[in-house]
Amino acid sequence: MPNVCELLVRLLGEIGVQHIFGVPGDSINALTEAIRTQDKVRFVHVNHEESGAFAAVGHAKLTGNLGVCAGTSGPGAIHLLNALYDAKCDHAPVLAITGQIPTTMLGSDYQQEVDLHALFKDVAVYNQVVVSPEHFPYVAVQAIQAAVEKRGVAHLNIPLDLATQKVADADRWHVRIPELRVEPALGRDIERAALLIDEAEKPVILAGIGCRGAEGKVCQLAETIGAPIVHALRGKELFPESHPLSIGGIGNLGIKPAVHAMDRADLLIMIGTNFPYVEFLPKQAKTVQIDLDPGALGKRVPIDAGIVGDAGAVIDALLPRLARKTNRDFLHDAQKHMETWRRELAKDAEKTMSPIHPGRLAFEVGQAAPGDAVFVCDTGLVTGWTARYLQIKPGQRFTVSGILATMAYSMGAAIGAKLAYPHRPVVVLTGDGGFSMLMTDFSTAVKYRLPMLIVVFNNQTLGMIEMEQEGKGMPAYQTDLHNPNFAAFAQLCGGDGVRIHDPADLPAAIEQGLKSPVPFVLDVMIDPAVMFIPPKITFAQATNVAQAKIKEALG
Ligand SMILES: Cc1ncc(C[n+]2csc(CCOP(=O)(O)OP(=O)(O)O)c2C)c(N)n1
Repeated sequence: MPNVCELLVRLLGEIGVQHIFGVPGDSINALTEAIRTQDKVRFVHVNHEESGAFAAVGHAKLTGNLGVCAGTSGPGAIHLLNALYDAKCDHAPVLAITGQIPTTMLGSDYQQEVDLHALFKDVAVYNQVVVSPEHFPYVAVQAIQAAVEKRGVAHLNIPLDLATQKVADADRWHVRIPELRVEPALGRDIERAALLIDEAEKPVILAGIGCRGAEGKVCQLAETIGAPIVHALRGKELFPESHPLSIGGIGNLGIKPAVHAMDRADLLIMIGTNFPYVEFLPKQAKTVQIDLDPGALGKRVPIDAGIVGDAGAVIDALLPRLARKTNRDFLHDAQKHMETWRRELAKDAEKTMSPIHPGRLAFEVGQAAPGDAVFVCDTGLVTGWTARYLQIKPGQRFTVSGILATMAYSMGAAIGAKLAYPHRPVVVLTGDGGFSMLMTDFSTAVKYRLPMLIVVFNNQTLGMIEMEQEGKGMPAYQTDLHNPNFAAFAQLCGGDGVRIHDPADLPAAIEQGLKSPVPFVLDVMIDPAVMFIPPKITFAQATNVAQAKIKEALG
């Protein structure tokens, strides 16, 4: 008869979970023991629980399958939280297993006693303390199913004394993950959407990660109605800038062709996106929105037609109702702007300054990466350089902390990515600040023999914060970073690395990193003076920056 933790591990193994990420000890010893004594699921011991949770989240975002992490009662569980919020915000299915002090001691200010049920309440779609071995199978099955079906965080809190208790009739219990495809409700709004599209002269599609699996259909829709495709950041992997209908990303990290089209559109078609920066969405346009989540409809802008359903299924229903538009002027104009942008980008990618132009770095990493590369991006100006200059090739993958925009995502997520796709090259693009936060888990990648290339955009500052402060007229304050040599650090950990300043060294260094049999840090000194100019900038912002620079110069 299995105990609580043994049953949990069996249920997870049966649905294909291969890794549980965390730090062993204290109240989760029974869990690691249950993992040790079977061979389907493996415990991946990270140095910091937050990295472990990011590994689970990265795995979940990339594969769509359940990611699992664990932390002990009190501090270990608390460390999981930031990454779990990333899962919540980006709708990634993750199970967090936490330990708890013995039930006999609850409420006595016992060591490591934290009310984890209260703490995880906001982050979790399912949140349960196990109260008996009889109770356990019911909540375990529900937790796993809730995480997958509701695409969020489920939390199971298992008190120490219950973790090893035997579960009667355990063989009865299995998890069944239903296939998720929400058929669209073909009511009034589909006809209304078709009418609005038919009437529009300047339609633009804003596509997000919710279009995964329906990329071809979105392109078919765009082609039929002569609409350029703008992507939200996480949609970059689905609609790479190289695609003839793609006109790039939107928002502060976006590019001018996308903003130009948005500003002139008379119809916005939002598909599978939770893009938050409403100031970039057109006020003058009517809006059609398609989303799996009914709660997403009208969340960002007032909508004129809203359809709940799987993006591909909705487009299937829409296409027969639409005629091919003969007037393609709006699309051609957008494509012309995109061509100009591509030429500007190519010029930046040839800049020979040393330290290196950050755009050139992102561009060259993209050029050199093999067709099956998985890119993992951190948060900061580095996200902007990557969003603009990394030219994703069809088939490559891209993951980032989207809505939460948390720093330190990349190290853990890269571990999750490499374990999910052992035969694909994993390439991290991170700032020096973001890498510093959880670089301790570089040694985890070394320990588990997970070769990956980590490109550190080293400007020795929190670049994005400098930009924010200066944009408000404030001189940069407390943004500088006192960095070690990250390449030397990588070598000390048993990995490898090089530091470079000269763009001429880039191709050989990237190649060395991609071929390295051990995790590799490419520590690239980039020019901190290269400004990241958002695609929409006001005169006031520009003069604020000038004032801040003068204040900085005058000390
Ligand atoms: C965990 C966390 N703390 C703080 C922030 C606020 N923040 C956003 S970007 C940034 C600076 C990032 O610096 P770095 O990693 O060096 O990248 P750069 O901007 O220089 O490219 C900070 C502090 C955040 N997003 N996440």
